[in-house]
Amino acid sequence: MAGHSWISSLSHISLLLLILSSSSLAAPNSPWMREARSRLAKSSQLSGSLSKRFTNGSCDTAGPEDFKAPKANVWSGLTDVEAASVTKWLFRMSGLNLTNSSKAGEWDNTLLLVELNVPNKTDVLPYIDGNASAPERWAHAVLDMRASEDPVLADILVGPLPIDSATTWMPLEYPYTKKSGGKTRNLDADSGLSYEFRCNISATIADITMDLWGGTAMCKKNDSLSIWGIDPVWQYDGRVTRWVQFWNYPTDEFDALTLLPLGLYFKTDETGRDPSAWKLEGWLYNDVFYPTTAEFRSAYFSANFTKLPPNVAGDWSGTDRRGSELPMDALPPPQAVRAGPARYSVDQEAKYVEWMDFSFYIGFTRDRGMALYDIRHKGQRILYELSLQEALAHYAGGDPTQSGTAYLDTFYGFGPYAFELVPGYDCPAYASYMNTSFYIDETTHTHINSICFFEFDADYPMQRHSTGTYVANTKNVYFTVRSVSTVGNYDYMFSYEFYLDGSIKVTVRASGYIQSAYFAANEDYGYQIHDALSGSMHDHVLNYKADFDILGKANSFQMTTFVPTMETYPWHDRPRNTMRVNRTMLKSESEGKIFYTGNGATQYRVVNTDKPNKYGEYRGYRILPSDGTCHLTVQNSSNLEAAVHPFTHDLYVLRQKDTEPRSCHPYNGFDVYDPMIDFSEFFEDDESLEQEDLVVYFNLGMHHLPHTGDLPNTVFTTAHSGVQFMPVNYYEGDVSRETRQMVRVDYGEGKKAEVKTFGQDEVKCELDMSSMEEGKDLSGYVGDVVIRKFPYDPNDPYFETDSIS
Ligand SMILES: *[C@@H]1O[C@H](CO)[C@@H](O)[C@H](O)[C@H]1NC(C)=O
Ligand SMILES: *[C@@H]1O[C@H](CO)[C@@H](O)[C@H](O)[C@H]1NC(C)=O
Ligand SMILES: *[C@@H]1O[C@H](CO)[C@@H](O)[C@H](O)[C@H]1NC(C)=O
Ligand SMILES: *[C@@H]1O[C@H](CO)[C@@H](O)[C@H](O)[C@H]1NC(C)=O
Ligand SMILES: *[C@@H]1O[C@H](CO)[C@@H](O)[C@H](O)[C@H]1NC(C)=O
Ligand SMILES: *[C@@H]1O[C@H](CO)[C@@H](O)[C@H](O)[C@H]1NC(C)=O
Ligand SMILES: *[C@@H]1O[C@H](CO)[C@@H](O)[C@H](O)[C@H]1NC(C)=O
Ligand SMILES: *[C@@H]1O[C@H](CO)[C@@H](O)[C@H](O)[C@H]1NC(C)=O
Ligand SMILES: *[C@@H]1O[C@H](CO)[C@@H](O)[C@H](O)[C@H]1NC(C)=O
Ligand SMILES: *[C@@H]1O[C@H](CO)[C@@H](O)[C@H](O)[C@H]1NC(C)=O
Ligand SMILES: *[C@@H]1O[C@H](CO)[C@@H](O)[C@H](O)[C@H]1NC(C)=O
Ligand SMILES: [Cu+2]
Repeated sequence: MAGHSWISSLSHISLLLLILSSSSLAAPNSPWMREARSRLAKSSQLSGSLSKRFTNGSCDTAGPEDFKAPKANVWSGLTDVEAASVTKWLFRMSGLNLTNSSKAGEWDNTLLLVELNVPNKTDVLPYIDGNASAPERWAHAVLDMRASEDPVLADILVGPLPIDSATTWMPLEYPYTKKSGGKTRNLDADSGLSYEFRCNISATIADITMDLWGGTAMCKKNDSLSIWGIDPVWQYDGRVTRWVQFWNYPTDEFDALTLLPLGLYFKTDETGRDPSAWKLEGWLYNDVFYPTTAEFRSAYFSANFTKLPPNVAGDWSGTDRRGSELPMDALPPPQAVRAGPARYSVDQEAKYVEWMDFSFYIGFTRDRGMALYDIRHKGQRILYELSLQEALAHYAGGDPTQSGTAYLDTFYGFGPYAFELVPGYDCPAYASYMNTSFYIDETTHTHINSICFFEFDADYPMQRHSTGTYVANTKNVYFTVRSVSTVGNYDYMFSYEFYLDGSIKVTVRASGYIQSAYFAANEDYGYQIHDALSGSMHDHVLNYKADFDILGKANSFQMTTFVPTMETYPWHDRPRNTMRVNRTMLKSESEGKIFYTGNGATQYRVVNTDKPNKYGEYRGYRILPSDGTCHLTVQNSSNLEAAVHPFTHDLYVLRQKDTEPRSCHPYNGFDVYDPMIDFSEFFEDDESLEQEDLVVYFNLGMHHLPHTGDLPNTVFTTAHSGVQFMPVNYYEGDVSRETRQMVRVDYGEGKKAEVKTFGQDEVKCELDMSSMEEGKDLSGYVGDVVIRKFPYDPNDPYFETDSIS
């Protein structure tokens, strides 16, 4: 079809667009503007010269102007120089006995992480809200101490920065409930040997794997099978038990490994660091367990053994276009364009963003990826912090691999897997981008264009009303900040959206390859979705932290519930069945674990009871699960044990503490009975929740029962979850009335319609579509190719590129 020539011919013409722009730049004199705007850097207002750029001629689509954040970003991470100097300094500490990771073996100590230790809120507030100087900077480092019979991962602090003669290091313990000097055991210290051990076992049945699937897994170049299994490993009775499964490698270029399970499993005991003491504990095939290789072999070669088919890659597992052509799909689809200058401001260095009356800073860590801090609306803080804490994918199944899988993805890290975004696909072609940096192997790596920002005009208005004489209608223009992390088989798209009515939406979407099950004995845990394949059921539960500060730190948590009642009224002689609204306040942390009520009857609000509005109602922000949310189905998970607590409810309300900055630790899976952070311990002191600094943890997620439509990939259209935070009795009216992007049309019979545009001017400009096509040229895409910056040479900061996968 002629689809391609259509697009290229379009790119050579210019479209004449009608642009609605502001003619007058006076700030609207709004009655709703109760709070000082002083915290917004004024440079984000349209400057006079900018408005003059709207003249007839070609449209000015300039990106955000240069602009300076009001304060330094104390959350944004270490500079390259800081990370390099901390790394060098730690290597000089002979007591740590660190080995360069390029040379390290299984019995060497290495430096796994160097990043900013996120400063205490107690130390940050006097800086961002007052005249105090910025808090001391400390680095958080993770040491992989493997030169020992008992390998540990150790969290330490290094500082204060910059490095000088006063610099020290100390164990980092205060954020963790486990008081172990910041140390947790490392059950992965011998992962290389463990793989070799599995290959040795697999080699003992190479004749069987050849017979069943025409392949072998022997840690050789010709391996056509992959052998891996449960995560976290079982930790019963102090033993380390793994279940390992055979998988087919894809035979094409697609990443469909997790769609190709083969129905054979084996169990090992890999306790301790001496591989000669490790044991094979049995085989499982077609739901029959064989305690020894000899028993499995003799059954296999008996006459009545049933051989089951393999899963093999094919067209069905690749994501390229296939199937019949869709009607008219050869024509180009509608395109989103920005036909004027960016209406937001970004300080790239400080990672600070302003859009309309919103402002926020961006932080970025290895474990959790992007986080937002000091989110303000009209200069008044709404949230001190809004960030992902952990993403759980808890599977179940008739086989030990699926039954034994409960990924805690911060172990892998959201930061290092936040790859370059694809313009025109992940974000509109006209979006703006930010780079992100993270530490791996003594170097700071950068993923370019891995956070995007853009305004979008929703496909529905913010407001409308019609009568027989007029229609009033307001555009719903919102602002999105987004990143995508591909952790193994899954792609998580994280979006934070800001709306003109003062509301904020948090959304996660999932795509990528499902982890599927072999179909034998899995009927109760999934649909059969291909010849020998079951779509393994699992819960995604993504735990987020929302540290609200509503008109100050002292806040309370209110629930208002629609309850059915029978009421008697003085104006009626018999009782009436009706409903009323019941208001309750959470008193203390023992009430702070919340399941959303059935029928959505309860509204949850963070309020400030010391600052009622003029009617005596508490001003606050509501937490509205608006896009499907979930908590974990499994009760007392045998996989997660004491690491499960952040995932069991919908909402948690706690008192903010510097010693409880996060709900999860990336190594919680290494000691599930005694994890680094046992979230349930945060509730044990049962502190008051009335007019205290409150923190809400909330779960997004999906109960995912994959079906044939998840092949080849799960689709974002249906795999999503979200909450909205919305002002309730917070302003004196709907603040979206302030936007100029509205219209009122007065009309009537025999009357020419009169159009009020509220200061919008119609200015004509020509949008050059060839520049749009340039924006979509992906030939420069580098994806997960990262830029290494250490050893740091200021004259050559990007001396090498490398891929992390
Ligand atoms: C733009 O051109 C139109 C005619 O095409 C004219 O009516 C209008 O006044 C011009 N606007 C400006 C700002 O020059
Ligand atoms: C690690 O080894 C590499 C390659 O030999 C070298 O370039 C780098 O400087 C070393 N890093 C440290 C921290 O010693
Ligand atoms: C330092 O680590 C090496 C292995 O990298 C080990 O052989 C040596 O014993 C360690 N030294 C000390 C003092 O722990
Ligand atoms: C900050 O300093 C300014 C000027 O010195 C002063 O007017 C203001 O009161 C101070 N604010 C606080 C919170 O200390
Ligand atoms: C695997 O087998 C080889 C050859 O028998 C042996 O040398 C090696 O130690 C084994 N590895 C493990 C981890 O058991
Ligand atoms: C791979 O090579 C080994 C010998 O190095 C052999 O034993 C095995 O059968 C080969 N596997 C396949 C799938 O050909
Ligand atoms: C296969 O036959 C053996 C003996 O020949 C018997 O013990 C076993 O139960 C049979 N297995 C099945 C699955 O029928
Ligand atoms: C992102 O990194 C690239 C490559 O180093 C650099 O050219 C670009 O200026 C950076 N972008 C920003 C916004 O800093
Ligand atoms: C109504 O609120 C009160 C506390 O104010 C509480 O005791 C009662 O259980 C609530 N009733 C319902 C039906 O929720
Ligand atoms: C889970 O554990 C709690 C506390 O130990 C217990 O009360 C509850 O009955 C358990 N639930 C299940 C389903 O095992
Ligand atoms: C942060 O707060 C904790 C708990 O109060 C404290 O132990 C720690 O020293 C503080 N960190 C800094 C850098 O002041
Ligand atoms: Cu899923």
